[in-house]
Amino acid sequence: SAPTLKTYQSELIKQAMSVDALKFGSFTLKSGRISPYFFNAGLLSTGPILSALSAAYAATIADALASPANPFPEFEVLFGPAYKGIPFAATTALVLHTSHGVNVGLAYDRKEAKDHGEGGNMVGVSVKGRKVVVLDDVMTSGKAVRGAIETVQRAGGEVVGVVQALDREEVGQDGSSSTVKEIEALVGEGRVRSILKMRDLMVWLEKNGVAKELEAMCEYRDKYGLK
Ligand code: OMP
Repeated sequence: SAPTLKTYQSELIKQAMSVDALKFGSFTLKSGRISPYFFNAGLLSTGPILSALSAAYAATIADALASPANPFPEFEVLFGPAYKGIPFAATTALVLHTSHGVNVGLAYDRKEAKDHGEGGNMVGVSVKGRKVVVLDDVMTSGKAVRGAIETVQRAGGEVVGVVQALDREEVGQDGSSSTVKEIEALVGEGRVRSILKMRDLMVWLEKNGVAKELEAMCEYRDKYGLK
């Protein structure tokens, strides 16, 4: 892809850096990989940043719906996995309505099942028998997003797309093929979309003359990036 960033992409990078949600250094990931950068979506928690983030998620979904190749089908429910996916899915459903005229329900899960009241671990509109898009923060080996997909499927929903804030563009759990390809094998080709990819962060670093970090990113990509 061309080395230019869309306004909503560079806006999100700038905002994320301003609250340390995007950091450069040395970080051990859930998968055990040691990464020169870390994206902590939990820190994207002010009004202006939620506004930028949900505008970016909504624009990414609108692009996917209008995509000439493997578009998202019209879907009925946006699912935000607990915990970090919940506020983001809520604000994104709102922006889809106000800015794109796309009206979908919101659903999310609890990490602890409730044994009284309505019971179960799903909250919001029912996903049963419906087309669902899963919204998540970041994908490395794909373990977290697989869990979210299974949660929706167990509740009877059909996952027709996944949208992420950041695709780290890494190889999957078995280390041979890309995480995105592995997840697309589950939900359909072209059905995993992201606001940002690792390569966009590298474009941004290059433009802003941050050479040392860029070099560490290149080394990491050689080790865990898409071959
Ligand atoms: P996988 O489950 O390996 O795909 O890793 C994704 C999860 O790891 C995310 O849902 C986060 O909980 C966490 N993570 C980040 O939040 N930011 C990163 O930059 C990297 C990770 C990670 O540990 O891989």
